[in-house]
Amino acid sequence: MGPTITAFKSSPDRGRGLARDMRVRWALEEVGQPYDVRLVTFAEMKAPTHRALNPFGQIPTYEDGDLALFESGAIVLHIAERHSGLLPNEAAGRARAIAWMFAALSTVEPPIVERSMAVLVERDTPWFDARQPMLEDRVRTRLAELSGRLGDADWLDGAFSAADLMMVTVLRRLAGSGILEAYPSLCAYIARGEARPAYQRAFDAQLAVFAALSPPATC
Ligand SMILES: N[C@@H](CCC(=O)N[C@@H](CS)C(=O)NCC(=O)O)C(=O)O
Repeated sequence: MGPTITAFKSSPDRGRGLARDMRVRWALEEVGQPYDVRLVTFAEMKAPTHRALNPFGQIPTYEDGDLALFESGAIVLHIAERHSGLLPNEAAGRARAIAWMFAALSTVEPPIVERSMAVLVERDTPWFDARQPMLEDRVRTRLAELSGRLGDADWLDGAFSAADLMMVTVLRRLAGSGILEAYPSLCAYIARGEARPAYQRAFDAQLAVFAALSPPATC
C-alpha cells in the first residue's frame, strides 16, 4: 500500500495547482509512487484528528505505515531520499540540492507569501498602498538574485532535482501578479517544470478535485 496525503476538499486556488499538496503529488509522480489522497475541509483540518498529523492544522500531510509527516519540504525530501531520481547520488551534489530546497522555502517563498497575504487581507487597510511597493521590491530582489544565479541553465544545479520541484512551485505562487514577466529566464524555468509529464499528472489530479466540486452547467 502506498502513502496517503491530505489535500483541500475545496481548494481556494480553484485548481490552479498552488496548494502545497501539489509539491507532494509532483514528487510522488516523478518517482512513480502511487498514492492515495484524503480530502479535508477547513473544519476537518482544524479538528484534533488532523492536528495529530499536523499541529498547525494545515495540508499537506503524508502517512506511510507508521510514519506521519507534515511540512511539504520535509515530505518531498523524504520521498526524494527513499526513491531515486529526485536527488543526485553524489554526496556534495545531494547536499547542494537540499540547500536549494531550503532556499526555496526559507529565502524565496517568505517574501512571495507575505506579498500575496497582504493583497488578500490588507487591501482595505490605510497602509496597503504604502506597503505594497516595499513588499513587491522584496520579491523582485529575490527574483533578480535567483535569475542571476540560474543564468542560462535549465535547472538550479545540474539535472532536474527536488530543488527545482520546490523552487518552481514557490515561483508559481506569483502567477497573475505581473511580477514574474520581468524575469524571462525564470518564466522559462517555470515552463520547463510545468512541461514535465509528472508535473502535468499532479496538476491534473489536483484540478480534478476542484472540477468534481463544480460540474459543468447543463441546459
Ligand atoms: N509550511 C507549510 C505550509 C502549509 C500551508 O500553508 N498549507 C496551506 C495550504 S497550501 C493550508 O493548509 N492553509 C490553510 C490554513 O492554514 O488554515 C508547508 O510547506 O507544508
